[in-house]
Amino acid sequence: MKSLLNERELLESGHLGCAGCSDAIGLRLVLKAVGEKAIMVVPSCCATLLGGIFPHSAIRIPVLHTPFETAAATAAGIRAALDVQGKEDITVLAWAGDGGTFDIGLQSLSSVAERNEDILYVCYDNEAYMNQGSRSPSGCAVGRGTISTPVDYPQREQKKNIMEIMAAHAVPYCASACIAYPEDLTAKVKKALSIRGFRFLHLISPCPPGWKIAQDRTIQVARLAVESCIFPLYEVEHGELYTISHRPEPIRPVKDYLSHQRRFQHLTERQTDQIQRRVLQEWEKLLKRVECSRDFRWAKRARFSIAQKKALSTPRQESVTEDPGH
Ligand SMILES: Cc1ncc(C[n+]2csc(CCOP(=O)(O)OP(=O)(O)O)c2C)c(N)n1
Ligand SMILES: [Mg+2]
Repeated sequence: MKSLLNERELLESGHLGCAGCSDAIGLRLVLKAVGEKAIMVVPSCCATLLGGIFPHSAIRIPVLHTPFETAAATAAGIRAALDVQGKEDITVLAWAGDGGTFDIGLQSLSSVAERNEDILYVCYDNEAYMNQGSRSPSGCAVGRGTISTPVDYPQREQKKNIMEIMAAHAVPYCASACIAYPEDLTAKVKKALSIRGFRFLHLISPCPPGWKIAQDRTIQVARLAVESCIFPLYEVEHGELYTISHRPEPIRPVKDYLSHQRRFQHLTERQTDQIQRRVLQEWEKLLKRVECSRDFRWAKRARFSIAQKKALSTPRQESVTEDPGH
């Protein structure tokens, strides 16, 4: 991993993240993979505070703070300005929370994705408006308690599937990643950097105060999210090609993941079972998508070889070849 990554720390010590903050760990890893030739855009979220108070900054690349709903649009604007100046080698990185992505920034994110703007957008997902004391957004995990969904009325709605929303825009690259798998995470950033167009990374980000976990359990809880399939690691290319990056063997029960977090402490056994069923259903759905995209790859190859054969064949042979359109 070392050779792939920038030696220099681009997120310095002394940042203002909480102890054990996975936003800081994730940003440190992503910046190591992105390197110094980058400009970062941050909407209102915990990452706004992470860098420190002006004129100090722990983030060693230029950072532009934008209103909550405009991270993607601002990043696309910076990209356009850089292109006009011929500075194509500078990466534009939008770094936004789940509230700024799933909810309030979704409109600008969708249009930027639809236009296939050449930016890397990372959503670090701590499943709440943490910067505002853990209010419940649409990225909130079902069953959890927040200050707006107290334990007597825990979150009822299923979490929005942001990966599917972004994949539906048929953008070149979408991937989910996790700080507990740093090689996978940085390889995905490198892969994203090798692609032009809109790239989206969804990063699961356990938050010690918000998830009510011990400060030294961030990585462990992040790993359990992946191992229980509550947060599967996968890639989607052009909205069609699905690849799973890590298949948990065996799949850990969601109970193992939930029981570490006091935000879920009120759940009954029945509710935990419901969550377990749902997680496995979603995992099955993802496996089906991978299967379908294998068929899709095969169909693409088959179409190509039929077209090749057609080009080489005599008119008589051509009349017996399969329909290349299907
Ligand atoms: C238009 C607007 N509405 C509300 C706010 C208040 N606000 C600031 S940060 C924040 C929460 C951000 O949540 P998220 O994007 O998940 O990032 P996190 O705080 O969890 O890091 C909110 C609601 C704001 N700054 N601007
Ligand atoms: Mg959040």
